[in-house]
Amino acid sequence: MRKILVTGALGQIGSELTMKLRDTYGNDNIIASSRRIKEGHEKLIESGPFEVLNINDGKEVSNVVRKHNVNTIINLAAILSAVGEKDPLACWNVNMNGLINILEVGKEEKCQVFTPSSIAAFGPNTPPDNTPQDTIQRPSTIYGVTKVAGEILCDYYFKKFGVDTRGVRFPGLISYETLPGGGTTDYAVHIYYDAVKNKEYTSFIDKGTKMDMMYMPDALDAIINLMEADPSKLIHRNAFNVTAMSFAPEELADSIRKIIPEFKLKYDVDHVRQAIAESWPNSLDDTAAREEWGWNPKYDIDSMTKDMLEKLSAKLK
Ligand code: NAD
Ligand code: AKB
Repeated sequence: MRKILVTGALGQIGSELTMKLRDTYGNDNIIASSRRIKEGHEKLIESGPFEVLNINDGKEVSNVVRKHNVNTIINLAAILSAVGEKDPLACWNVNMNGLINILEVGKEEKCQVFTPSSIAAFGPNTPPDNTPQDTIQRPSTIYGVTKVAGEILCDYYFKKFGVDTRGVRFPGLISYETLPGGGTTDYAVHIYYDAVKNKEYTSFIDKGTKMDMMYMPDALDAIINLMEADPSKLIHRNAFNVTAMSFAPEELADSIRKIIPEFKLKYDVDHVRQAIAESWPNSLDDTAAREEWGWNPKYDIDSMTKDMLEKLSAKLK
């Protein structure tokens, strides 16, 4: 029986993953944790075990894992790309020193450890189209630096200590439950909120800038399916390219206009986030994930748009 600790459980991914894991494995088997309690997450906090946990406190991570007999850690605590550029040391501290605490506890307590990487692990001299699984990784953001180093660190803990580490390189994730935590792909979430509220959106990412994206239900399936995958089939265990779609802001606006014809898209480009977006791939090759553990996303841009607009219209009523 799995006993799963989720760190960063009140974030964009964790807030939905925790509830899905509780449905799948039973409420008492999923220990949600967060550095601090945040308003609006009462249902999650009350539906199963919850711990206030800072992953930079290795002793506390160990105490929580022992207290609940945890055998799987899903480490979602992190600082994302745009916030990371404002405070690079904090980004390094959480994404690297926090991660090594998790891996050390994983080693001592024999836990499986899942840690997401990102398209941010690529950089300006990575081949941008159909970006291969194994290729040049020289990112230009501190977040990207921590993601490449994290992939390699997880490989090291697997090879050196036999920790069952696994991970994917997520693209921008789109969801309606919890707002994103300060990344470059966040425009692709904000656009839906503004489409429902105002029928127009001003994008901080410029026309023509393509990035990989994925709808949250597919991202949750990716985590669970990779966690459950037969380890003997995993060649790229910590850094699988996964994607569901690739688009630029105007293509997302076209998809929204199929449902809200009067929707208008304007631009007010933020040069920091634009430079980050331009350093990331246009589209990933996710063949390795498809071949090694059956990755197969269900949502494309139009089916995602339909669901996002339906769910947000109900939520923002
Ligand atoms: P998020 O910012 O929404 O949530 C992260 C959570 O971690 C926040 O609630 C934050 O309070 C918490 N946190 C920060 N420092 C902490 C610490 N020291 N101890 C405990 N908690 C701490 O992020 P997310 O979008 O849910 O991302 C989760 C993981 O997925 C991250 O590793 C991120 O890099 C990766 N990822 C996310 C996306 C995306 O589009 N959301 C894309 C690629 C990769
Ligand atoms: C970000 O934009 O920082 C994240 C990511 C792609 O890692 N959404």
